[in-house]
Amino acid sequence: MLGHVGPNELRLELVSRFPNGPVEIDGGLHWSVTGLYESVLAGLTEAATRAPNLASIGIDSWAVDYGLLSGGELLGEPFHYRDGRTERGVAAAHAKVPFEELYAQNGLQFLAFNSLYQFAADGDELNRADSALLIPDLLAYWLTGARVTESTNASTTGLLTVNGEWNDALMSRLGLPRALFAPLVSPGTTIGTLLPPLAELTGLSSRVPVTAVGSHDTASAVVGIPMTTGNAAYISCGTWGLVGLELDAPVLTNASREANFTNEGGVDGRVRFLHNVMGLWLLSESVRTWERESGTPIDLPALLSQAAAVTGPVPVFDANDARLMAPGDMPARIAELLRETNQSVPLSQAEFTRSIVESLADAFAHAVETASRLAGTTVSVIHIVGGGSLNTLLCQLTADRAELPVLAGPVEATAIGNVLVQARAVGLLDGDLESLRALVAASFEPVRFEPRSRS
Ligand code: LRH
Repeated sequence: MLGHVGPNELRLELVSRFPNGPVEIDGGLHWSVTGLYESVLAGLTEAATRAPNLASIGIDSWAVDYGLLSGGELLGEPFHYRDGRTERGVAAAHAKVPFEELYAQNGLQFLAFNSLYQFAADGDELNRADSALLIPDLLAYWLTGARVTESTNASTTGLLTVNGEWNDALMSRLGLPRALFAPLVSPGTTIGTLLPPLAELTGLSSRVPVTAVGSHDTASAVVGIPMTTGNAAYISCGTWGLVGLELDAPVLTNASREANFTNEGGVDGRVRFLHNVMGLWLLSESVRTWERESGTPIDLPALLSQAAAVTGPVPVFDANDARLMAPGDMPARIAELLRETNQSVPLSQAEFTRSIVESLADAFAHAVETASRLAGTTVSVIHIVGGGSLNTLLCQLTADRAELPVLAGPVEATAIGNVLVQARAVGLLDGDLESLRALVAASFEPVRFEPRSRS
């Protein structure tokens, strides 16, 4: 994405889009980060032709996953967080440090894929490595030669203290070598400049800085939400639905731990107090299964409008159930959850889709309510950003179930948050997150969904 940014301008231009998904290597689920890097270089090459005076480059991606390196060489394609190996990592880590204590130290919701559990599952592979870099940091390293760890994404490793420092004592109790981890940098820091051979390859200047942004995609998305009140909740909805509040300080109470709420690091030292809900993954994985079974592609917008036309009650399942995490036959797993709760399994794809969207909306509304209770705040509006903001059925059902207005958009909040932090770092903008968000609100008008009364 190219961002065109100034005090009165905020515009995105799509330069190149490439697919990304799990690849199976030796029976494990991985990412082809080397393939992603090739695509990044191709995208930068195209960007150079469209914006010869590019001011900065910023990288964000999904959280928690990392590449292991030795002597600067990648030891293998990074594991995908949905790989089943994390189970043994959880057992190994909790044997050393119980979850209650981990929560007090890092404030993170239990998710079996948090990086610390992945490190615990790496075993011997970790002994061969001298460096571990999260995905955006790995790409930044390849572009600049500089090894850093951006702080918002580092917060998802579980290895930071709630004050945002590397937790040396915790690493030592978990048996993780401290030397694996590169120095922390905050969003807005210059990581380095493009290596000369890459400048030549892409046609960009070797003076272009690579600037740290909220390199955790959700951290960038939260920057890009046009929140204009302190009483707003947000849902960053793509593969995942990240549902919560922006706070100034973490909530580390027993109630918060029991509700499995996370305190992730945000840009400008803010706290992202949120819960991971399974998100559109449930729908995309169901569609993939139906397409595989029938051999014909599914028209998703048509399916969603059929789902919107379904009348009468549809069954609702727990969208947070951990059995829905791994790739596979999602409709069969959902059917199992419905049978377990003595509900009938929908017969048509339209009804099934409606059941998925209702269940997501139910989980979203519940998470908003829980977040506000745990943080002791009142919520008067919910923002939905990301791909889910285009799903009008999901937005309306969330408004209905939460009994609150929903403001939908922008769809590209993550890219917007990314470029805003860069623009501020290189002096094209100034101000706090509120003033950056005012620019978002002025540039991308959200679509409003009023709650419908349930009679
Ligand atoms: C969303 C996301 C989310 C993480 C998950 C691994 O893309 O970064 O915030 O929990 O992926």
